[in-house]
Formats: sequence, C-alpha cells, structure tokens
Amino acid sequence: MSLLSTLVEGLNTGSIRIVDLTQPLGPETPVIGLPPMFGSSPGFTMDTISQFDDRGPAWYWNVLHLGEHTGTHFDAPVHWISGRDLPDNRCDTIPARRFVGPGCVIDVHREVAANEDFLLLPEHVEAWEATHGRIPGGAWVLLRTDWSKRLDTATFLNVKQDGPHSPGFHKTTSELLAVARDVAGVGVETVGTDAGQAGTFDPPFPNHATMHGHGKFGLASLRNLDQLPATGAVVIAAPLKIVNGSGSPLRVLAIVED
Ligand code: 23J
Ligand code: MN
Repeated sequence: MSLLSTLVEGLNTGSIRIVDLTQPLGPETPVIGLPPMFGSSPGFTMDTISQFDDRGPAWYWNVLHLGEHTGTHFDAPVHWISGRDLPDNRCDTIPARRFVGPGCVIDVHREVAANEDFLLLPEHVEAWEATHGRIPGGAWVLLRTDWSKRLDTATFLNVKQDGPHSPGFHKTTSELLAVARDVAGVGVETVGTDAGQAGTFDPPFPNHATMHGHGKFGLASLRNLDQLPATGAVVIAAPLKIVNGSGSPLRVLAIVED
C-alpha cells in the first residue's frame, strides 16, 4: 500500500487518531490584555446575516469580528518587529509545507503546578532529548503545562496586581529551539507564547522576539496536549491565508498512531 492509503486505513480502523488541539472559538474565548497605553484586541463577536428568515429563507450564515490573535491561533514572523523584514513572514506567503511537522511534547505540568511563572530552560530541553532524542528540524515543540485545564477566563489569564502570571520560555531556550534545533515553532496552552510576566523581561516578550526574529512560528491557546505522546505525532497548523496577516485563528490537528 502507498503511505497515504496506509494512513487512511489506519484512520478507518482506529490505529491512527486525530487529536484536536483547538479551543472553541466564541464570545467566551479569552483574549490577551496588554497595558492600557497599547492597542487592544477585541473579543470575538458574531452577527447573523440570515437564519432561515426574511434575510435568507433557506440559509444560515454569520459575520465574524475578531482579532487575528484570538483563541487558538498562529503567530507569523511579521507579528514581531524582529521578523518584519524577513522573507515569507506573513500568513499568505509562508509555504504551506512549513505548517506540517513532527510534534515534540515537553511535559512540565508538575513544575507549573508548583510555580505558575515557570520558564522552560535549555537544561529542560536537553533532559527531554536525553530520553526522547534530539528535536528534529521543522518540529512543532509543544509545551504541556495543563494550563488549558483552567476553563474560566479569570484563572486562565491569571492577572494579579502586578500583571498576568503564566508559564513560558526563557530567552535562551527560545534561541536554542529556533537556531540550533531549527524548529517550525513552539506551541503553548497559555494565551500567548510568552510567559505572563514577559512584558517585564529583557528584551520584553523574548520568545516572540527570538522566534519571529528567526522566522519561526507560534501557536497559542492549545488544548489536549495531555493526549499526545512525547514524540511520534504529526502536527498540522495551517493559518488562514490572510493577505499581510500577522496571525490567524486556526484548527490545530495532531495525527497520532497508537
Ligand atoms: C501582542 C503583544 C504582546 C503579546 C502578544 C501580542 C501575543 O501574545 C500574541 O497573541 O501574539 S505577548
Ligand atoms: Mn499571537
């Protein structure tokens, strides 16, 4: 059998399954808050054009209003100043091949349960590689924190007097993954690919600055990373082909063989 007919056969028999890594996208979807001097992204709203009524007797459809970076979404390199002049840096110009890659799941949910400001360090990546092998080029590195089990917006955004608190990457880890490992990008369960406190880091939002400066991508607000193996999944994360888009909501799927 060809590789693709073997894939279809596995899907039909259940030996291969699709894990949906996506949040529902609706009015309750949490959106990142930035300090008030910066522009803000609106929450998701949807207006009905017609619903089997005078405006359209046999059809139902809606208009969406939302920021590019809403819910489960993709960050393109042009999202950040460090990536603004790179080739193929926006949603409509990235070659589609780059959206598909092996998933490497780094499980730090215990560390995050003890420290909500946990930052992944290079030594954590190296310890993961000692067990699971070297992260291959083009991989999606997915940080399992179990943060997506915080189902209410207040605990998910976790904003305190001094701003949001949530886990992320140390800048040296972003550098290791982007340069030495040449990953496709990183994916996280939190609202953004930087830690909650990363606005106070040097540079601010170091994962965005580093990843996008090297032409790499981000995936935010993922779910169900606890259903993935550490290695072996194939992740498909293809944003909408928005002309000049800096990012896009998307459906992220993982193909897993049991
Ligand atoms: C703009 C500014 C800072 C951040 C973000 C957006 C995101 O997290 C995002 O969705 O890319 S941290
Ligand atoms: Mn984003």
